[in-house]
Amino acid sequence: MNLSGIGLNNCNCIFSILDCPYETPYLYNFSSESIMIDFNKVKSLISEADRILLTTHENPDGDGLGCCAAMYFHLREIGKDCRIINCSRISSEYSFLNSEQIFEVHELVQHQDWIKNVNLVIIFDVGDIKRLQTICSEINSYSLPTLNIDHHPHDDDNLFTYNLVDVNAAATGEMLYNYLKLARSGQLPKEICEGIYTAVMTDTGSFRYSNTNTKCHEIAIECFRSGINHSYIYQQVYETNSKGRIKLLGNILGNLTFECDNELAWFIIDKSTLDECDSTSEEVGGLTDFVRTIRGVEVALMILDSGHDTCRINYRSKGKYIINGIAKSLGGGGHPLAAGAVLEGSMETVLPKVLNETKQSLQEQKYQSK
Ligand SMILES: [Mn+2]
Repeated sequence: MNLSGIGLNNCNCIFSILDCPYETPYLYNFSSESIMIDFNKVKSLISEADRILLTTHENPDGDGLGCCAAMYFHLREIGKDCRIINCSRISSEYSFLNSEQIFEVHELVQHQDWIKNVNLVIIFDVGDIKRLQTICSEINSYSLPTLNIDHHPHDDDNLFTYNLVDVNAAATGEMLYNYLKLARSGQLPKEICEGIYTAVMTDTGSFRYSNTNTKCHEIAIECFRSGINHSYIYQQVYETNSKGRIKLLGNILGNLTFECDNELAWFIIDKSTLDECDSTSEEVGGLTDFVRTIRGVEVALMILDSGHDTCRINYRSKGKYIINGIAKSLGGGGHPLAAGAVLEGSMETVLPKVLNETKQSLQEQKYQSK
């Protein structure tokens, strides 16, 4: 597998149903065959649609949210009836993108009249349509055409109508930037650049991860020229930890387990840990990335049981081992070096299963590489 360009992604590749406000049965009866398209087709799809819904995955990250904001301001400027409606709420570190209250959380009754007459749903940063949670069932109910713009690997039998996928893009924001440069003339305005910069900055770990390319820096230059406040954006995203989250970090660092010749570091978080630290399951993002920074550790693994009889697991790899295969075998997915899954069951049942699968896969990969 060629890993150049596929970097250590900061997104939470987690398939959580915990934030879902209500249970919805998913009926995958989409009839359309998924079609791979180019930027010109994107432009014609947008020009033919009057009402456009923008959305991204559950537990949204800076890439998905930044793309929604940037595209929203572009579409508003060209006169589209456009809204951003997500299945999860926007977390506080990204609230600077929401100064005009453009992000809405999906409410079935409140939104259905608007949604049922949508001409096009543009979905950012989603490899698996199930990650849209309740939005997915709305798409299904009203047979809405979907345009997926993303840099995750996709199954051939994915359920999007149109796909614009580039697994070599550092961020979905990089793809959106390329589209906007084609669709518009001149420099991008500040309000669009704030979203694009947030997307690229967060998915490249502030231009540090292996996926960072010259394009990312070119994008940053244009964003700087537009007048964005880059240090403000950085501080909002990375320097607004709650005391609870730092307490949680301290707790997990004191309780790491090292296995496989210290190449695997894993930790568990359960409801009592969260309560003890005055933290919440929404604050676990980035903890696995931090554990991966330990010298000699190749793979970091988090197992989170927040008491709803499901466990979230999250993997980060430095590059020696590919971990989205393990995540997939456990019912999840993601990037080669950043992946996750949600498993049914409590910590007692999930933990041994996950550890067995993980250790076996690392052993096999080590053996194969010899
Ligand atoms: Mn992304």
